[in-house]
Amino acid sequence: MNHLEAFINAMDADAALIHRPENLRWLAGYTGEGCLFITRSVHAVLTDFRYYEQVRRQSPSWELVEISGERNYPARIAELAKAHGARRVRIETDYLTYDAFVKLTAALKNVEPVPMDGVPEKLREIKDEAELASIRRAAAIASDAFMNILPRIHAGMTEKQVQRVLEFEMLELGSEGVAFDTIAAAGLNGALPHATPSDHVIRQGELLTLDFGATVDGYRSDMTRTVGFGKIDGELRQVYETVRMAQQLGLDALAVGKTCGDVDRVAREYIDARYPGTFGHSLGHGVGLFIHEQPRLASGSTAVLRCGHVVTVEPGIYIPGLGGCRIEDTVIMTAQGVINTVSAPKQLIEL
Ligand SMILES: [Mn+2]
Repeated sequence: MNHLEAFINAMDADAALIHRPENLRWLAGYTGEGCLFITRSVHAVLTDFRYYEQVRRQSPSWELVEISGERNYPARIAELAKAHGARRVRIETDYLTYDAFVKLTAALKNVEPVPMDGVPEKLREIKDEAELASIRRAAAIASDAFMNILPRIHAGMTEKQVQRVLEFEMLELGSEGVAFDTIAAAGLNGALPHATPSDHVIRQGELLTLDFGATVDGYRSDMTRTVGFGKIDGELRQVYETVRMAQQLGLDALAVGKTCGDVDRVAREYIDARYPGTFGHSLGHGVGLFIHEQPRLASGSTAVLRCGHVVTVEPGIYIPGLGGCRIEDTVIMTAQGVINTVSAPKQLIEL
């Protein structure tokens, strides 16, 4: 069953409007602007002149509904709903702006708008073979880029300089772009889980956390490695080894049929016993067309891991005034165990 058929089966409405770019791509293979109108019998891409040819190329089996002037989106969508007798219409109310929603519903007479309620997102959790291949390719690019730049990064560079070297290398290796804003946090900045790369000059004795990913066919990868500059010992070494062990325990705990909360707890208890209160985010998240998808490996989550889930395992320790460390892999859940998409080593690298 392809993505569109699966969506129609789960839609539970007369029609659906899709506005989120990642869902346009997932359902129609279309990467331009516009929206989708879907019923059991009709599937159409609505867009303007700039994208007509792109729709024909990317979505040849989809009807093209042209938008121009008076024939704007609300008017065209109302025409389609009327023509196809759509009464209950799913709308991505968690994506549209309030203004767009008001204009749309004003034009849609005799139509009951129903929130999308995560229907495509739920289906997208489970990746098919083609999606897994794209994610694995993206992960290989990111991992190779990391290994390639190690001989080129050194104390004396700024976080921003390291970020540029890393991102350039991923593009050189075939990434379509970065998967998300790269994090490069050295020294005391390592205590900020989502630090923005700065002009901080990396010094000997500091740890540098790099959290980054590549993109292939729109699919993301996600990995984090923390490296040291010069000899790292004492508290920072202790922090590093604690995170590394917690990450391994998290990976080992993953299994189809287990709950996400159970996996989170294994890594969390290990860190909490040694550095209480320093691991404040969840253990991991799903990855796909979005960098953050379901399921989340979060404390108390009763979501069950299934074959085809792609999740990160990324414990960290963050100590203001000292620094921090995070180590992250992205893995594919299979009946035979997990496939780790990231090959870069995890023993502490001292540059
Ligand atoms: Mn992540």
